Amino acid sequence: MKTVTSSNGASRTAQVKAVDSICPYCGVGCALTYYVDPAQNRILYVEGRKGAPNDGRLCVKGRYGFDYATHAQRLTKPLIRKTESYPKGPLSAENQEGASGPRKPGGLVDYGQVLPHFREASWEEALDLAAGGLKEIRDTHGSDFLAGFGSAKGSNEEAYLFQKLVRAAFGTNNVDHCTRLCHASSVAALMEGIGSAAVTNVVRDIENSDVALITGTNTTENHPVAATFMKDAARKGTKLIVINSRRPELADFAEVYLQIKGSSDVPLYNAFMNVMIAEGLVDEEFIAKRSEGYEELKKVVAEYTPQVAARYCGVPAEEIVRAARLFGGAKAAMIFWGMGISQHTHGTDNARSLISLALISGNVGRPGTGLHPLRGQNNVQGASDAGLIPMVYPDYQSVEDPEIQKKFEEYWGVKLSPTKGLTVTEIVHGALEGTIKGMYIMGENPFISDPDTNKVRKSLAALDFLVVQDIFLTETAEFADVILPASSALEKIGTYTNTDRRVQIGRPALEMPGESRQDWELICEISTRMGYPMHYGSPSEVFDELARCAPSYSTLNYEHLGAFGKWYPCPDPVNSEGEQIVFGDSFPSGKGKLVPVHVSDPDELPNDDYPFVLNTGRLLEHWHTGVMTRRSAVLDAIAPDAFVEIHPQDAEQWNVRDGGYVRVTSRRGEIMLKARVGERSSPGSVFIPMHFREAAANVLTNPAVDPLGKIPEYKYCAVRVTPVDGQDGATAD
Ligand SMILES: Nc1nc2c(c(=O)[nH]1)N[C@H]1C(S)=C(S)[C@@H](COP(=O)(O)OP(=O)(O)OC[C@H]3O[C@@H](n4cnc5c(=O)[nH]c(N)nc54)[C@H](O)[C@@H]3O)O[C@H]1N2
Ligand SMILES: Nc1nc2c(c(=O)[nH]1)N[C@H]1C(S)=C(S)[C@@H](COP(=O)(O)OP(=O)(O)OC[C@H]3O[C@@H](n4cnc5c(=O)[nH]c(N)nc54)[C@H](O)[C@@H]3O)O[C@H]1N2
Ligand code: SF4
Ligand SMILES: [Mo]
Repeated sequence: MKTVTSSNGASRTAQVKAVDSICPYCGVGCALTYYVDPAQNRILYVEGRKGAPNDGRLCVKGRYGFDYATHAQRLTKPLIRKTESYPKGPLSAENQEGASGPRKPGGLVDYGQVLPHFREASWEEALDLAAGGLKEIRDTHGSDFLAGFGSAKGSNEEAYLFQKLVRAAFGTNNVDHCTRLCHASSVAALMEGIGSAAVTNVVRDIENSDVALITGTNTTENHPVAATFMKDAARKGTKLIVINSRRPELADFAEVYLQIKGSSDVPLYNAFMNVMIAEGLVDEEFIAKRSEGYEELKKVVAEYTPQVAARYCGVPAEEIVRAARLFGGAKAAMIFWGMGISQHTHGTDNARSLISLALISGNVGRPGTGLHPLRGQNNVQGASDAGLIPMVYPDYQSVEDPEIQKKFEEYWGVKLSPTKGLTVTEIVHGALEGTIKGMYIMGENPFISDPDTNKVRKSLAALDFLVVQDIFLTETAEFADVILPASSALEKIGTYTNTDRRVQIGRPALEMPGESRQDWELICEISTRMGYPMHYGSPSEVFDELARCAPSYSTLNYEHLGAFGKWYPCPDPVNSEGEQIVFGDSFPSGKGKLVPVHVSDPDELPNDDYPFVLNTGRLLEHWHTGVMTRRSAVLDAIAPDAFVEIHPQDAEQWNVRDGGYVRVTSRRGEIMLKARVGERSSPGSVFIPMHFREAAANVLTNPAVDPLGKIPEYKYCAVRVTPVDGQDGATAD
């Protein structure tokens, strides 16, 4: 028993239960302890766990972002669309204050009242309808008319079951998830380059680096605890080369900070290699033994002198030379990257040049070296490992390899499709074209997170049948025929694999609200009702099945994972923590492939009508489409509003006032929001966070994709910024 004080100041004596779990937000995967009042079914406070890789550290989301789980708007009963005639999806900007209520989630009072076109249903009715609707499309049109989006917020077990459902019960490989919008291009380049897409070295290995190149990542806001280890390393002597088009906080800790123009990474790293080759700062032995394609690479990078790159990047040639010498001169150098690299129509080329940089300098396979594409969602590494990808079964085994297909057919006892499936972006397009007619979306909110919202609206509305399984009535759920209320991370047991390849167990701290049910059980219900029975006793049983078909996980089980988890590969889970550094002797693909790349333009360039480059991304306090963090009292209070950040020079030129309202317009749509005048972005470039549905950045973004990764160009499109009359918001609300 313990005395606790509530937020309104009242104190009372309560039984406090401690539950060891994992933060549900980002890929750092911090281990934490929830202190729970079971009588009230509430979290009282949270502490980071010492002894885990995060060493007890947490960011504001881990520490205060838990109360979304007990928010009054949690879905508690299955819902069914009442009438076909009601327009699908949230109402558009023109009639925002209509039946859907105010646009801010906190303002939605009671979905039962504000969404009159849904009605509550029993589980039997909802599950029969959900499975029946999907089955009918499969049986009348064919398996490939169905598709599923799984979730990187869910556990490995849920991801495994979801892809199995799509492959075995739907009969198609049309299964994907937000990795497509995230590191798909990095994965394409890494698979081609070294035959594996997971990180080669863990974040904390930076303490062994002389130099770390940190590019296209806003680490302090998006991987905050990882950033604290980077700063610790910098304080102890690791020299940071920070590269970005919008100043990140880590620039304050950098030996060299290059604020490049958006989309100019390829010429920059080519120039790094140009200098390193010219000055003998390459590892000839490593190149000869462990790579191929060096001669061709040399020819291409010869064209990219620091002077040439300086013109593309908008930074002085001398600074490029200084950074290249620093990187090339390091005994051990590590490379971290994020969405500034991957979310471009040439994202794969960006990642290819970083891989070449690491390979020609021999910076893989040793302490303090390596390639670390910082993984975003708490379980995007695990969801990908578990097979939520249209081209591969669990553990990246190709669906188009007949031998592998046969193995999985025997394993799952069903005939499987021999053709790779469609990606997120292709599925959304397919819905518009009528080649996708039915979907099951679990734990994603594509209406707000996919590019070009007006297009996504048409796509989702065009579906014949949509099932959404979520914990809230999201904007995407407003298009659904059936909505299934599911479990939050705080209510379930399951494993999550973080950016470091560490597999950790998350444990239930709270009771489920109302009649909501566990995600994994719902997947089994749908599958069974579609004629492919799935029965498991527990998530740990599902994990064992995943481990049997995913070699990287083969040695692991719940017992070994214990309190703190393990890194995979983990040949000896009884006596070791697993491997922090991989590929010491060779790569899964044998030799590393050096793929030379030339500079290419983004898909859409600014012009007189649309003079600004729009960069979109994240804020520390909010998560993607805001569904969770805008329902967290502390986080919402710190960052309540959407804004567009604009440089003072531009603000003056375009008559924009700090705090005043502006319209931001692209070729695809327009939003209205407050201006924030600041110097983090360069003149000519503006930044909008993606979290605010009332001013959704993706109304503006360009859906053009990278040809290999199929990832959209979220980091670059052309927009116009115009002040709204009076700028006080009077005409804005
Ligand atoms: N608070 C918070 N944390 C998160 C998330 C969240 O929603 N909120 N989401 C998680 C997820 S899923 C992900 S994928 C990660 C993403 O984490 P980040 O990769 O840090 O994501 P972004 O905020 O998109 O930031 C991308 C960075 O790239 C820069 N950039 C833009 N264009 C270019 C360019 O052309 N070249 C270079 N070199 N840089 C450029 C941007 O200015 C920005 O600093 O964050 C994870 N963590
Ligand atoms: N403009 C722009 N757009 C972007 C990006 C960008 O940088 N700029 N980044 C892209 C990237 S990297 C990503 S990863 C995507 C993310 O895009 P999404 O994955 O669509 O975004 P989230 O808001 O994280 O959606 C997660 C959903 O899962 C639900 N959920 C949470 N936990 C659970 C659970 O345990 N079970 C179930 N069933 N549901 C759950 C939440 O309520 C929420 O609706 O956005 C992409 N979109
Ligand atoms: S750094 Fe990431 S995992 Fe750690 S507490 Fe913050 S959001 Fe959670
Ligand atoms: Mo992501």
